[in-house]
Amino acid sequence: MSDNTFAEDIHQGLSAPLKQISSKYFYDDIGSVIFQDIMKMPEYYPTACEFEILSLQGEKIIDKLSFAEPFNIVELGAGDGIKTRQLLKQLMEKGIDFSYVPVDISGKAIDELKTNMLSHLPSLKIKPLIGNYFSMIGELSSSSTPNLFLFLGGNIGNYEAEEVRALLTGFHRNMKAGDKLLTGFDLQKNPATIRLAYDDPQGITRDFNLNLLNRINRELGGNFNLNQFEFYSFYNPLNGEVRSYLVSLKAQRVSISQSGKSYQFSQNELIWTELSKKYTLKDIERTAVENGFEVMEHFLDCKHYFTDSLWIKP
Ligand code: AVI
Repeated sequence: MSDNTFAEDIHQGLSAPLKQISSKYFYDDIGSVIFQDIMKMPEYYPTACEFEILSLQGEKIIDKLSFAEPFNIVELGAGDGIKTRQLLKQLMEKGIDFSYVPVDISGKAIDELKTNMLSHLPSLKIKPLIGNYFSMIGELSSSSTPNLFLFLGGNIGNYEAEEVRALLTGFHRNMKAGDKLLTGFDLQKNPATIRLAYDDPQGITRDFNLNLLNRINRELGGNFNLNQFEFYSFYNPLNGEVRSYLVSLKAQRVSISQSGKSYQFSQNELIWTELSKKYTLKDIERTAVENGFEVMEHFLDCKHYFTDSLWIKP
C-alpha cells in the first residue's frame, strides 16, 4: 500500500463527521506484533476456538468436501498459518494429495509463511500467490483443479454489511461451481465474554488501537499525544457488534506535517477504529444464501463460541 493511500484515507477519516481510522491500518510491523499478543491472551477466545476446530475436526471437514483428488487449499490472508497447519498436518498424515496455496498482497508475509510452514511440514506442496484475492481466485478457478478457499480467523467480522456483500460476491463471481469456501465467524455468546475479549485488563487491545496514532506520527509526521487519547470499546448484544474507538481526552488540535493538514478534536470526541461483528448461525445462513452460496455444514468448537462454516458454490 502506498503512503499516499494511507495519507489520503487518514485525511478523509479525520475530516468525517464521525472521525474514523480503518482497522486495516492496525497491521503495521508493530501492530502485527501486538495482534500476536492479543491472540495469546486468555480473554481473546477466537484463536483457541478455531485452533480446536481445525485440530479436532480436520478430517470431518475434508470428508465433507468430497473432492476428487488432487485439490488446492487456498488460504486468503494466511497470517502466521499456525491454525491452518493443524488442518494440513492431518491431511498429510492421511496421505491426501493436495497443494496449499496461501494468497497475500504482501510478498514478505508470504515468504515468512512459506519458510515457517516448510520447517514444520517439509513435504508440503506449497504454491504461494502474491496479489489481490479476487484476481487470484479467478486465476485458480480457470483450471479444473477443485479448490477449497479458506477465509479464517473471523476476519469477516471486521467488514460492514455492504463490504461483506462486496467481498462475498467477489469470491462467488471468481469461484467455479463446486468450489468450497470455509469461513470463520465469531458467534454471539454471553455479552460479558465478548466485552472482555475486546477490553482486556492488561490493556493490550488498548495499545493495539493507540498504535494507529503512533503509526500516523511515525509515517505521516503526525503529532498525536498518545496520553491525550483513551481507548473505549462497546459490545451491543442486540446487534452483535463490538465497536471500538479512541476518545480525545481534551479539546486539542493535531497536525500532520506530511500533508500540512490539521484536525480539531473536541473533548470526548471519538475516532471509530473497528467493527468486530458477532454472528448467529441464522445470520450466517442468510449471508450465504444472499450471496449465492449453499451452507454445507457449520463446524463449531466445544463451547460453541466460534464456527468455521463450509459453503459450496452450486
Ligand atoms: C482480525 N480480527 C478478526 C480481530 C477481531 O477480533 O476483530 C482483530 C482484533 N481487534 C481487537 N482484537 C482483535
